[in-house]
Formats: sequence, C-alpha cells, structure tokens
Amino acid sequence: MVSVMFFIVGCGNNNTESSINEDGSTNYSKAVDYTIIGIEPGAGITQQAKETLEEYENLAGWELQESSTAGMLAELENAIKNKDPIIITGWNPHYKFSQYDLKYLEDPKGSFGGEESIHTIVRKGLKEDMPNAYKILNQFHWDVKDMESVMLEAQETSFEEAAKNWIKANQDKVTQWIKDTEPVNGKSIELVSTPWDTERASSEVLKQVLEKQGFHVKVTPVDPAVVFQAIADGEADASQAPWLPSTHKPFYEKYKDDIVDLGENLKGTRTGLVVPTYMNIDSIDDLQPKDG
Ligand code: PBE
Repeated sequence: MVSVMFFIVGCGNNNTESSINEDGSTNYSKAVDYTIIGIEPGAGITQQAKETLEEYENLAGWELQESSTAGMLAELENAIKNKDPIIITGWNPHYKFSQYDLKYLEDPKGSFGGEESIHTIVRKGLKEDMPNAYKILNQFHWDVKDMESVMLEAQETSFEEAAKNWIKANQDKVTQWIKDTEPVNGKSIELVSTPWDTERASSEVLKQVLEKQGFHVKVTPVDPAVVFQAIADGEADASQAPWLPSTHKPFYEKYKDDIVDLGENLKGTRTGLVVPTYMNIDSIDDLQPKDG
C-alpha cells in the first residue's frame, strides 16, 4: 500500500512531497524529476549539458529538456514564484542573475570549462580585401560591464537605441577601436552573430561603429554552428559571437583551419548548471542518479 501511494505521488512533476529523504532533507534530483531545463538545441551550452550528462556517473538516467531561452526563463520564473526546485542551463552575462538569487553548481569535472571569453573571428582574406574593417574588428574589445549596460537598457528600449547611447557615452573606447583606420565609402560587410542578448548587444554596437566609418553592415543571427561555417566558407566576413575555449569548442575544432581567430573581444563569461540559492545544494556531484 505504501509503495503504491509513493508511486502515485511520484508521478507528479516537481512534487516535493515525494522528494523528502528519510532525514527530512529534500531529494532535489527527484524533485526536479531528474531533468535539467535547457534552451535552444543549437546553442553551445546545450551540447555542453549533454556532455555533462554523459561525463557524470551520478547523472545516469537524467534528461535535458531542450526548448528556448524564453521557455527556460518562463520555467525559471514560475519555479521561483513557487519556491520549487529547478536546475537550468545558465550563463553570464544575463539579467537573470540580477533579477533572481541564483548560483552555479560547482562542476568538479570541468565539463562547462569555467570562465571563458568571447572571440572575434574573420574569414580568410579579409585582411587583404578590407584592411580597415579588419583593423576595427581586431581592435574591438570591451568589458562585461559595458555589454551588460547595453543589455539592460535594451530591455527598456531597443538594442539599436541602447547601442547608440553606449557609443555616445564611451567615445574613448570607440576611438581606440577605429584608431589608425581610414573611413571607407559604402563598402558592404556582413557579420554573422547569434540570437542571444549578449550577441545582440555586441553586434549592434559593432554595426553602428562600422557604419560611422562608412560601411554598409548586414548582421545575420544564426546558430553557432552556422556562424563558424559561414566564416569558413567565406559567405560572411566576420563574427564577434564565438564563446571560447569551451562553449563553442566543437565548432571551433571543426573549422579552426579555415577561419582567422582574432582573439578575445570580451573576458569573463561563464556557462553552467544554475539553481536558485534557496536550493541547499552546491555541486553537480550532489545530484543522484535516477535509479540509484
Ligand atoms: N549562450 C549565450 C550561447 C552563447 C551566448 C551561452 C546561450 C550558447 O551558444 O550557448
């Protein structure tokens, strides 16, 4: 009888009643139904999370629920409203960290790679074909707080408006980016970027700076795999979107001989498994296998 009742209760999603250990603590693994709430299938972090599920023996039987960034954020908001346990794939910079009290789970196997950077990559031959654009792209770099300020303002207005205002307020940085370059007269350049807010901010700022220097700029948001492929094939000229060395590692490895890596344009990003601070758990190692 008792086991039948546990079975019925156990069917409910996020049913904490079924997830209490004998000592009264919460079995968070059971409470989240052995499921990590992920984002878009094409994101680098989705691949990292899948590898994490394979690398950690204690995550046997766990699943990654792929959806979208908006879907993940809606589930996060809902869980926090109810103080329910939830485990998401999360990253910095992102406003969710200022909106909610969240923490990264420690990752002793390093499957998410720790702190990393965002790089600028260009197609082979860009240096010769478009020396001024190449130089600006090579000199483009800013800090997490710059990117965050554009992202924050864009929530109220638009990325276009926020980028414009950031450029106005940070002429010293922009001057460094365009240093020793000549304006051009309407040359076309295509940037490939990704659809997340971090890269909506950086691509818009770069677009406006290049436009001020006389370029016609087209920005195309695509999946990270397509970013690398487009630069390798020469279909696009440049991208300020790759997160390296970890998040986009599989794409980088595949295309590294056919692209030019100009190095980092921003330092201090991070990806990982993220939980609300009210969850009394610190490490991926604290999670339990489904049939354990
Ligand atoms: N992200 C944000 C992206 C890169 C930028 C971490 C969600 C990803 O490919 O996973």
